[in-house]
Amino acid sequence: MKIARISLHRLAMPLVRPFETSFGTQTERDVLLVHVVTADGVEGWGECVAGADPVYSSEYVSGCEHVIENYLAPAVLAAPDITAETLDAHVRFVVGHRMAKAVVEAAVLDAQLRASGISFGRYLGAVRDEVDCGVSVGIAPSIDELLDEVSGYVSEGYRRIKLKIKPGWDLEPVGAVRALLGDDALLQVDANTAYTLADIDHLRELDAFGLLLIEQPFVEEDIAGHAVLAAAIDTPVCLDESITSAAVASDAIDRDATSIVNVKPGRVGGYLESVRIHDVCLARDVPVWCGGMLETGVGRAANVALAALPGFTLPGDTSASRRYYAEDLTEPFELVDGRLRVPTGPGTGVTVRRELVAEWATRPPLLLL
Ligand code: OSB
Ligand code: MG
Repeated sequence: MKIARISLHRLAMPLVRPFETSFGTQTERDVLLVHVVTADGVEGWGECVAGADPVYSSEYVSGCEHVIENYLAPAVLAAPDITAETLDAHVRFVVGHRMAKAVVEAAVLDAQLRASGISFGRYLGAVRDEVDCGVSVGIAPSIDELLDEVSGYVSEGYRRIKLKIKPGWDLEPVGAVRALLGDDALLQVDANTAYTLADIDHLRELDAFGLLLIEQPFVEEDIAGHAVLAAAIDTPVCLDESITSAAVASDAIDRDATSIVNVKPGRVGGYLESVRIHDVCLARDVPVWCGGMLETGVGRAANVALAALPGFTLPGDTSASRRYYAEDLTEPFELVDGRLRVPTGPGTGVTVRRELVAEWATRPPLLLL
């Protein structure tokens, strides 16, 4: 397959409510879409997961755009023949920048699969036609508002609740939500690196709430610290930010730093590496689940397909479109009985609404030839 042109689209989408985490508050999403067109005229789309600012990871959306424009897109356009499987050989001269590489891979893969009439789910190895969904709940202004928000998600049918926590917003909100949900409900927390080893005794108090897991309590580089924590508390430790590849996942598992893994395709450089992480974890009986980065329908469609692989045994942050957006860039993903259907059409199986891409654009598309 020859990629004839690539265009970069940048748009702003308001969130239905502010999303607060230990690293900041977001009220809109700064979306970067990569659109590829093959020499045969087949189109593919990918969505970059990077945030507007480098506060979740070192990558951020303008940085990704710069790397794609100046390094990745020229390498892809220069290749006489390229597929998602051979892409890495063309872009591995760029160190890191996994979120930038992941969106290019997603667009190339989408075009490749559309050209051959294969869905993401079939290509990646999906074994289910629908996936159990959870929802990530931000830090709220008060416990009452948190309980209102959680109650709303429960009535929508979500099968698992994840609460964002930070020092000063942990035991009390988690206890209140556990009391609201009852003992059997799946409840987990995500600290986004807000704690240190000095907090171990405090984090042990979370054991009282029967949590499914605690996600990324310490900084991403601190695999050893997570191993110390995992040995000191009953709540299973799950790494997110730390897991940048299958090799890192394998190492973190070997060192008992993580017993569950959050897989985010953008963070690890793409869907192919995500499948390798899934395979490494499945071989060791480590459950995985699909994380999210407030994706529009473009990224969500591919994530839902990934979440249908056999090792994805826990509900992911694969929420419905309306969790974040009043109107989505594609046909909306809607929860039915706490699940989303895996798209079955070629590629991601969703159609990008070009009129909305144009309407919400924050600058004209950048065309690369
Ligand atoms: O840590 O999982 C995270 C959103 C942005 C950045 C990091 C994270 C998140 C979420 C929301 O928790 C996941 C989602 O619903 O898409
Ligand atoms: Mg997380």
